[in-house]
Amino acid sequence: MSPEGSFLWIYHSKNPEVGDSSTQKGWWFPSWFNNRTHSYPEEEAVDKGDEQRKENSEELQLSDWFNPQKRPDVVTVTEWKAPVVWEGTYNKAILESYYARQKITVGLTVFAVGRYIEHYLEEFLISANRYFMVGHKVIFYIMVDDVSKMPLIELGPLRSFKVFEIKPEKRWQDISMMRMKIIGEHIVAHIQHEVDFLFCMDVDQVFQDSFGVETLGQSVAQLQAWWYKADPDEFTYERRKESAAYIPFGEGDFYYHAAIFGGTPTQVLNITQECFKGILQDKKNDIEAEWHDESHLNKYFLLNKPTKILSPEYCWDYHIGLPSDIKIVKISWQTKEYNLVRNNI
Ligand code: 5GW
Ligand code: MN
Repeated sequence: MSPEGSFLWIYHSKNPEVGDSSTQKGWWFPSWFNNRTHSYPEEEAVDKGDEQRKENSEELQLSDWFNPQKRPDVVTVTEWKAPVVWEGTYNKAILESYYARQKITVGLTVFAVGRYIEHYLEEFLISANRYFMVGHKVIFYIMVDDVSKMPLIELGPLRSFKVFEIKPEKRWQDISMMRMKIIGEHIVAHIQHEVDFLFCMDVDQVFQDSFGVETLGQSVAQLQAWWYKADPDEFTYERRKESAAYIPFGEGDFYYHAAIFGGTPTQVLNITQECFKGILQDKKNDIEAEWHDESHLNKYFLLNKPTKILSPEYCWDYHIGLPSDIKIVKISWQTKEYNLVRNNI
């Protein structure tokens, strides 16, 4: 199955580049839906590019907000001097006042295809509405294969969402991997003009506590909860040389979780494009990386070090228990009910 399948834009926008299939498809949309996607009239007028941010006031220095010594129990700085953000290491007040002055908009992409819509999407969105970048402008980019199943959620102030209909892939491996392609296309078509920072997340998780501006950065990677204490040679990196995601033993920094990654639109575009290139190359060579898009993401971040890393507090699996270094769980994994949700293998 080719991951290059076409997808249908369901997009309430004046942006001519992405077409306006919404006019033909609009009949099943409740009228409030239209209003929701346009909560902010100025949003269309302002191009939220990287350039605009640079012109704004002085950059925040790492030492202004980050104190790695506050968490001596864990790794808080990488070899390449990037912060690993753990609870207690960041000064929320300083960050908040800086980003409030910057008037940022943060995007969040999430995919729900097949039974993942009814199983996970509503809880994900309700919790994201409550905990994701509170006090800042947020746009949720929701990709579903059946818009009629979209849960009706009332969003708080400063939040809006845009829903897109995508073509479902037949193989589940492709559902996960094609996200890389689709996210990239959306960044190019519109997201780059709409947000300053973008996160991409799995839907099978729930926000439990504030996921705030301390997570923002040029390129942001998430530590995988099961592997943060392990030795790199134990990581489930792709170990076959034939795959584009290959990482030899003796190499590797961390095992990153594909359920959360982010950065500026430019950086996220590069992440998704490079990962998708690797996925296509593997398809050509008739090989599929062991952990699919996650294997390619790990290869990407090995070659292009993330500028910020999030501790497993940001994406915790309670099945591990609750060790003392996990101070506040920001997002928790949903139970993996594969028998219920994975009907399309
Ligand atoms: C279905 C079967 C196997 C693997 C993935 C899917 C699947 C994934 C799907 O049927 N529908 C769907 O929307 N997804 C999207 O891909 C969800 O956003 C999901 O969170 C993401 C990654 O798939 P996961 O969460 O099942 O993968 P793991 O690595 O978290 O187990
Ligand atoms: Mn998941």
